[in-house]
Amino acid sequence: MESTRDRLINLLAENEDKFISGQALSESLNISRNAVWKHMKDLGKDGYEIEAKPRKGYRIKEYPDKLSSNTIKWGLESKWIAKTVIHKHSVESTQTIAHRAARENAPHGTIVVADEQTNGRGRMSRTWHSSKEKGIWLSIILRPEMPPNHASQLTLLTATVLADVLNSFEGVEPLIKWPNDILLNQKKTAGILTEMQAEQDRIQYILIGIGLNINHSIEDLSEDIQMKATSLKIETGKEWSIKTIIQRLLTAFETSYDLYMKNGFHPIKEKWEHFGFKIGENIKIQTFSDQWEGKFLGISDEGALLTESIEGKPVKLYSAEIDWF
Ligand code: BTX
Repeated sequence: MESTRDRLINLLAENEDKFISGQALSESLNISRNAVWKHMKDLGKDGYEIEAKPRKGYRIKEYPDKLSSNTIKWGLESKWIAKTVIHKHSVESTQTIAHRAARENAPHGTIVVADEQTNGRGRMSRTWHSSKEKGIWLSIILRPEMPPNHASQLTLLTATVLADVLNSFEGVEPLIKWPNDILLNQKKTAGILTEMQAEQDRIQYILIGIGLNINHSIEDLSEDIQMKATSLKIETGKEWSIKTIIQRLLTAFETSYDLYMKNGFHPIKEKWEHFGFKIGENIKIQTFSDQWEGKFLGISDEGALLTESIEGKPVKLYSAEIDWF
């Protein structure tokens, strides 16, 4: 159920360029004019700039930069992504909330976003540090009609979306380290965690978890990662609007996902390789049975790592430990 406040914001948003009278708002929302006025005061406290004119009414002049379901949706032109936005101030992990929402039938494209995570997760139960209001901690719920073994392609797709968006900022040159680390100046600035619920050959849902460090200074990064992690602010020397980057990411994700569903993985593979870290260079590969040095050739049409085998022939690897030197 939408709260009165959300309905009020929606009414104001629908009338973006016009004023809407206190009387009309009070009738639509079924609350007193005094209550309307109180809500307006609260919105002002939350950073909404409300213009109030006698005899004309109210309109929103400016949305706050703070994250909320409304501010994320405001100005976001999308077909299916983020029609439902679950925003929380503090959660253990947006993945946990997203799993719950997905089990409760949240639609394709629902996003869960938090200001901070107290127990953010990386792959293989690693920790993902997610400090308050410093970055994007976001999960996307997807319900794709495709075989479960293609899920890893969505991780690679997400990496290309992140790289593309970062690359559109002046002076920012991201690289993707296989399979899914986004590097700026060889340091990790984003990670992707894909989790799936499937039965036999049918995907129930996929969660794409995205963590992107944005406004951290070096001291904001936890000590154990200070040498190997970075943020957009550290690299560019300025603060960024988290809300705006979320919106950019979401629209870019939607476009890329729709293209992938239509045209398959090939264009994603090409884009991935465009940003691929150390393609064409030698890397040290360790599988459970062997260890060798070979050239990193790129990724295969299914998204596997393509390297040279011990004998120097191309080989696809689906899981391996890589020493990048
Ligand atoms: P990963 O396993 O590739 O990376 C985890 C490793 O990265 C950690 O072991 C640590 O060395 C390093 N690390 C931890 N935090 C950071 C950070 N903030 N910046 C750079 N390096 C770090 C990557 O896993 C997947 C991360 C997904 C995070 C998102 S956030 C929204 C969603 N919810 C959630 O709990 N996880 C995902």
